[in-house]
Amino acid sequence: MKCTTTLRPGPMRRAGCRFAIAIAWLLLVVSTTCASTGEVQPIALSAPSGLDSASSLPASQNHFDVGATFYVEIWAQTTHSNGLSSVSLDLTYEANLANAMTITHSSLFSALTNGSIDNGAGIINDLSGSHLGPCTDAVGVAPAWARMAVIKMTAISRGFLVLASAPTGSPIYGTSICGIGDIDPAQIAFGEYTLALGNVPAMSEWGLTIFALALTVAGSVLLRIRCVGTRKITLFT
Ligand SMILES: [Ca+2]
Repeated sequence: MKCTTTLRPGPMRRAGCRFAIAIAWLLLVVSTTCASTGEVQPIALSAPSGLDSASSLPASQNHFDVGATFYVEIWAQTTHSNGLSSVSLDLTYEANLANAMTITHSSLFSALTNGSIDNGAGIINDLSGSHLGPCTDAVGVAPAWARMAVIKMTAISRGFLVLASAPTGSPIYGTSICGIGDIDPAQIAFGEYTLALGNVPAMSEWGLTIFALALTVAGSVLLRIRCVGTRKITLFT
């Protein structure tokens, strides 16, 4: 009998789909809620900041003279209330514009330190430092920031220097939440900062320079016309 085989597959299938959607939604909410996010940001200063922690990111300077020494500071934060236990990154820069001299790790991230300067390739590779706890220290919990290291650099040529942070690509050196573990690098915002070395006009200054040149040329032409006109007037009087 055909009617005995009808176990209402339509409603059952719909109920199954609803259940699957509910589970997927729940997993999405849980994974979103549990995901830890972090941020790493280099800044540049003529002298190192006085403290290893700050309620907001210190303002960076945007210009240094050629030959000047400046300090690149690596700051980090996380949205997790446990705070950071490790911060790791690669920092790249244009090797023809600046050289890195030394790395000094902060007192907050003074354990398991690492980092190698390669001025030929323009990279500080696997720069890393750890804070071994306790987690109640809550190091670098947003909106606060924590300084991981200070890199002393020298400007060697004029131009725009891009200081770019990136994941280390190393299975050893990661960025971690205290008591939790490594953060997926995809969940970390790796920042960069561009500064001018030497007498390099900012983009807006280029416009002013061109405008000033145009005024000079126009003024010369007007002056020449006036002089010629004056000479003609003199001849006819
Ligand atoms: Ca690396």
